[in-house]
Amino acid sequence: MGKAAAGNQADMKGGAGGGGGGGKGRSPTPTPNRGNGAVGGGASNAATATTATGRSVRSTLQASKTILKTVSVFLASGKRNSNNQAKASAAAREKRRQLRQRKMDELSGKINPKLLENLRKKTRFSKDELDALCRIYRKLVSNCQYAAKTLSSSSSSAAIVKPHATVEGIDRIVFRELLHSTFDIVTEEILMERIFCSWDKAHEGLPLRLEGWLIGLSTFLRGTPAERAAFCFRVYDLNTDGFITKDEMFTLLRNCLIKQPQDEDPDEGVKDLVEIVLKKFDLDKDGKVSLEDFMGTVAAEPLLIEAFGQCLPTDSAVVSFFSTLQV
Ligand SMILES: [Ca+2]
Ligand SMILES: [Ca+2]
Repeated sequence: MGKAAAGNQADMKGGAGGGGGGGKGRSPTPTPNRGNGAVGGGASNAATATTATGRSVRSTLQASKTILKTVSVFLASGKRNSNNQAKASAAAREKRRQLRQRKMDELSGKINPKLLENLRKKTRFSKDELDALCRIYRKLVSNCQYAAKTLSSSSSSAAIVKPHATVEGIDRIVFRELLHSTFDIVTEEILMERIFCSWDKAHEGLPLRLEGWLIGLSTFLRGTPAERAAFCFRVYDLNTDGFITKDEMFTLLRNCLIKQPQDEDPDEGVKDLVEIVLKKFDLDKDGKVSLEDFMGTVAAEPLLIEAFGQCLPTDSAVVSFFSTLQV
């Protein structure tokens, strides 16, 4: 019975397998299977998706927690930073206030007693002389302001002109005018520029501020021979590299000689002059003039101090300048 049943089943299987409807029989089978598979797959995918969603929700929560943590850490550090910033900005405000005060004092020509004492030590002027020189500074600065205003109202490029760039001190134009008219210095543009730049030994910056103006004037009018020589050296060292080279000498001496139209090489004479002057100044024979060379030479022969062009006031100009101070 069992066998027969088995046989029948086998027959039926065989029949089903061998029958023409085999294709039919097989065909519907895989389809639902595929369907099932698909559904099953879908379900499992869905399950995976759900799990993934759960995970992603969890991870999102995690991430938000982390973000919150980060934010609170950030806020805490921000608070610390803002405390620091508050301190820093208070210091900056105080510094700005001091600068403003200093600027106002400068512009009004007023010197506070501490600065006056400081300047008296740094310069060779008396208190009264310093007062008088501050008054001149104030006048020159107001000239600069006036010039700046005139320039900005008459010039079409007014927007480019920064008025405050010219009002904070003595600018080139006023300085040049002063050297010409007050100190009898008639010199080339290149030297004038170098005198302006070398004036302020402390390098406070340009335009010239009150302190730079006074210290520069002190060297200019009352400087020791060594101070004056060092000033001239700074002027002649055109590129401020610490040496006066042959090229710089050539530039400085170029216009000393009157050129003869019949000269084949008009620079020949200047080159010869450069060689002669170099021989005189170059004490250590390295082909250029250092500060030591210059100071040594000028100490031995004081008249050579302005060998490369006039950059100091004449004695009579100094005398008449002090007489106009009326102190
Ligand atoms: Ca140089
Ligand atoms: Ca040398």
